[in-house]
Amino acid sequence: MSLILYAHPFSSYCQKVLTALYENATAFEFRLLSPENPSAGAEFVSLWPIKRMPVLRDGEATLMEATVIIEHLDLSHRGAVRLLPEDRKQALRVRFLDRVFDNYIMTPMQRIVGDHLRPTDVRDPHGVGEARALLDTTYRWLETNLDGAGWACGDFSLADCAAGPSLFYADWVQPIGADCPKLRAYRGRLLKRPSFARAVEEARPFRPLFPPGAPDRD
Ligand SMILES: N[C@@H](CCC(=O)N[C@@H](CS)C(=O)NCC(=O)O)C(=O)O
Repeated sequence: MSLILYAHPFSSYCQKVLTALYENATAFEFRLLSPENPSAGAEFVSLWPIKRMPVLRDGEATLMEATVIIEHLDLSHRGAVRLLPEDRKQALRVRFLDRVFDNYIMTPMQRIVGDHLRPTDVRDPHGVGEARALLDTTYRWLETNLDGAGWACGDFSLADCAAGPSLFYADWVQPIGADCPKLRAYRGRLLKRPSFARAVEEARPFRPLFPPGAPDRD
């Protein structure tokens, strides 16, 4: 098997790539990054000293950054589900929405979660407040700019791979309000999509590790 994914099931960016792999039933070997598996951790660090998961090995090639990994899968391991439209103008919109989910949902969500991992004397309530405000602003932007009933941008795509885990965890730390019914419904559709649902199920045993405490839902 030529594809090896260094990842952890509970990681949001790893779920983004797992969703893409499951969409097309792409075969790969999962190398779990955890303290119980130090050899995988050593390989991972030698491949990517910046130490951000996931990392994909494809033969001799190493791919980092979830979006780039998904673009690589769409180029080199194409399946029935195209993760980027062939049309470059349509692809631009998909890439833009992928950036929105990464930069303005995933990043502030991670900032809130990460604050719980800090020693109490160096917590950053101001930064967490800014992150919450950014999430609320982005929720409202998505509410008016996403398609009402389908996926982020036409057919299921890279943008939906980014949306699934980012909205999943963001809603845990900063619930999507009743003023964003379309966005709440979209999150619900993502949770029912078999590829993302599988990633969520595989991560379920790790919920007790969620630093702010996982809610009893989803
Ligand atoms: N920009 C990276 C972000 C990846 C990332 O933040 N991964 C997290 C897990 S969700 C990580 O590796 N965290 C480990 C750490 O912060 O040390 C991507 O798109 O893949």
